[in-house]
Amino acid sequence: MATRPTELEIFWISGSPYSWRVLLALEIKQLKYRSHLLEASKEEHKKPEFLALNPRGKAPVLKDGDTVLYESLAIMAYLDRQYSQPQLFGQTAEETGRVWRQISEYSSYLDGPLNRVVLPIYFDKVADKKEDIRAAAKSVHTELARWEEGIGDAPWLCGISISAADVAVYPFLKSLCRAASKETAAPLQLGFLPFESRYPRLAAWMGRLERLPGYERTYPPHWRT
Ligand SMILES: N[C@@H](CCC(=O)N[C@@H](CS)C(=O)NCC(=O)O)C(=O)O
Repeated sequence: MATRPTELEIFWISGSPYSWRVLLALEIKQLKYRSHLLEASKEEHKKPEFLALNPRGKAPVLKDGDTVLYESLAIMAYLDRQYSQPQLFGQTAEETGRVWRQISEYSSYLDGPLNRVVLPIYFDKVADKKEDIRAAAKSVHTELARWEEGIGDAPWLCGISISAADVAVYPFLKSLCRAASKETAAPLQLGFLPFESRYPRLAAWMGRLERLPGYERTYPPHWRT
């Protein structure tokens, strides 16, 4: 574990893919941190003491001494600059460009349709949103096919080293798999599962990330119950 003058603190919500990004980054960098798991059902993220850290009332938030940051990508960038090993945003200009391109492609083309599939399944809105979920699932498949081809035989999304792109995208694909496995999603026949048959390279990539030391500490606790 890297030694540091102050204690890192992370405020997070179980199952939040944005929170998961930061937990993964902390574990991959082997940083010691104090974990504050917020209970969303008790609206702990809307209490004054949390709003003082993030006026938007959203997790994750990182505290590092006097530095307080919210927004998952900003936190990851901060951690990378402050605690550089392993470097998650690339070592060369070209690598940095590739990592950001991949993150940007996720945000621009995959995040929207993926959330249109995942959120109504999680929030029991399948009956109301059936048609939109099906339409969005089609867009997700088109995009995932591109990602499946894009990763090729590389172990990680941007090549031979793990990067911020892996960390930023993984939690969302894991959420998609979990949503697709819900009983309420079955009648929709979305075609995501078994994920390893439809997207074997992406499934292998996810497995690789799940075997990293520290991964288990990042796994959403309420998903185990
Ligand atoms: N863009 C933000 C998104 C954070 C976010 O939306 N967090 C959700 C959990 S997934 C949250 O705290 N939601 C509670 C709410 O909005 O009330 C980031 O990247 O950190």
